Amino acid sequence: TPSSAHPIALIGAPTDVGAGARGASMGPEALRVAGIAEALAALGLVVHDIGNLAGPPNPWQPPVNGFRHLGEVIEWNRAVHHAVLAQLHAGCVPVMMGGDHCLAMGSISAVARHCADRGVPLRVLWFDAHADFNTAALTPSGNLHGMPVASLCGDGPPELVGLGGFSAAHPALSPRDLRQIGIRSVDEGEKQLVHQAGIDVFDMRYIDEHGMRATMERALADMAPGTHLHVSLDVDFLDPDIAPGVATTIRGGPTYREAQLCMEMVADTGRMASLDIVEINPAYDTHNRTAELAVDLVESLFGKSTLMRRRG
Ligand code: HAR
Ligand code: MN
Ligand code: MN
Ligand code: MN
Repeated sequence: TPSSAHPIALIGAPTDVGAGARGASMGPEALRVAGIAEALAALGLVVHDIGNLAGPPNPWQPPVNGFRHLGEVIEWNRAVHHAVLAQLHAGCVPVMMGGDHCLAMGSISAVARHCADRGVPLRVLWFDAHADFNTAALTPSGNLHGMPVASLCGDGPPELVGLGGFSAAHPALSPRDLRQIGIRSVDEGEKQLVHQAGIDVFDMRYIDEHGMRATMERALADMAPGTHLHVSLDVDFLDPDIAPGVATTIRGGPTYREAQLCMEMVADTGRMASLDIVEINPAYDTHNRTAELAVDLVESLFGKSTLMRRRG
């Protein structure tokens, strides 16, 4: 399903219940102020902004049994799951505007449900500085935005692993269908788990040694015909020099052009059918720069290019 043929549904998920700092809840509005809908419409795409989902406020409590705000995270992810699934059923390309990255449990479980019910192969590209593969036992913070990949792969609280009717035995996501790009901050215990799970991680060292083009060629290689490509874009993937509006900046990330090349190569596949844009935190930003950068990248993801290009 090439994305250009389908309407785009913008879904706001204004919460920071999974994060260790307040402010990512302002992400959806920052993206709207940066003109996300108008930019996509200018590419000739049909855009429906369905508005913001509702959920519980951030109670700002310490972790309990290794999880911070677990009840609130479950509620928000149920709302995201249902909204994303409804848009997929309607034939739209859901763009989930977070919000912190815990919300990927709701969106990707919905995409996985949609694909599993139709026998459609799935590939998830996880652009992030972090592996987000922590568990209650390993997490240094209790923040659930550090755990969505583990939970989607079946290691997490049953209410989150079970979104969309999945389970630890039959999880939403297989590590085989996942590629992580830009990783440069992984906790000690987490390293072991990422390794055990056998996730294909293109960390910053890989990108330094091979270049972004070869990295993306590998991350996009061997997609079965008809694959649904989901992109989960944590803006802390980007170098903090260009994307300061994030609570968990890690230096040494991709430059503006490296990031644009990633997005352009995703667009060239014609297969992106759903997207998360998460972790924009306007409280850390200046002049909405980071949301504006994210809109530039989203334009490229949906096919904006400098010139008419020949394929191949
Ligand atoms: N690894 C750390 C933790 O689990 C920090 C995780 C930060 N995650 C995000 N999303 N910002 O990638 O607490
Ligand atoms: Mn518009
Ligand atoms: Mn993340
Ligand atoms: Mn991150």
